[in-house]
Amino acid sequence: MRILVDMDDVLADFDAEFLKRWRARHPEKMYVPLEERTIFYVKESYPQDLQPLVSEIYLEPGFFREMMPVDGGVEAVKTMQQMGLEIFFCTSPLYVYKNCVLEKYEWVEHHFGAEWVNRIILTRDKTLVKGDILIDDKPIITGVESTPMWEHILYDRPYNRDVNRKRLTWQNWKQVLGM
Ligand code: U2P
Ligand code: MG
Repeated sequence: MRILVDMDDVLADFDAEFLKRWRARHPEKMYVPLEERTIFYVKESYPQDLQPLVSEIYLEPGFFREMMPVDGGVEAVKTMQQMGLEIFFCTSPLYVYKNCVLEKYEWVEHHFGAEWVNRIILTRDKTLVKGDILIDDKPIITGVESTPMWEHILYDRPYNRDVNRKRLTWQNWKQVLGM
């Protein structure tokens, strides 16, 4: 069985890194707490006049490299591999790819080890990738293939709770996947 695992907000904590930087840089400005996020894109979660300041933060050097791992994610993926599952990271780079692409590779090397870099699939269209399961926090995943090969299982996040689909966290993945 091949499992595709998304990176941002599944293995690497994009939201926490953003909030940490936002609150340090703009202590006087409003912020949206994680539990109140109802929109997938962090930029769209903020009023229009603040949006350039939001993207400035996740486009800056170091943002993708310095994200903390999501609790339990690294262990869960390594356990899956030990159980004989075939694992690939399946992640989309930002359209403004300058720092993000290199730093996603560095993040995997740092948190998983150099050999795991071979398992990165970087694509703006995940529907083209073959796998049995895609674990991803994005509520709806679309692309040129209207019927992807994988089953999308949501990584549970506040902004995807309105979607009625199987969901898991790194605390309950074994029960959800029946392993
Ligand atoms: O937009 C491309 C990819 O960047 C990550 N992203 C971007 C903006 C945002 O607010 N949140 C976010 O997670 C996602 O990467 P992935 O989850 O595929 O690793 C998004 O697909
Ligand atoms: Mg994601």
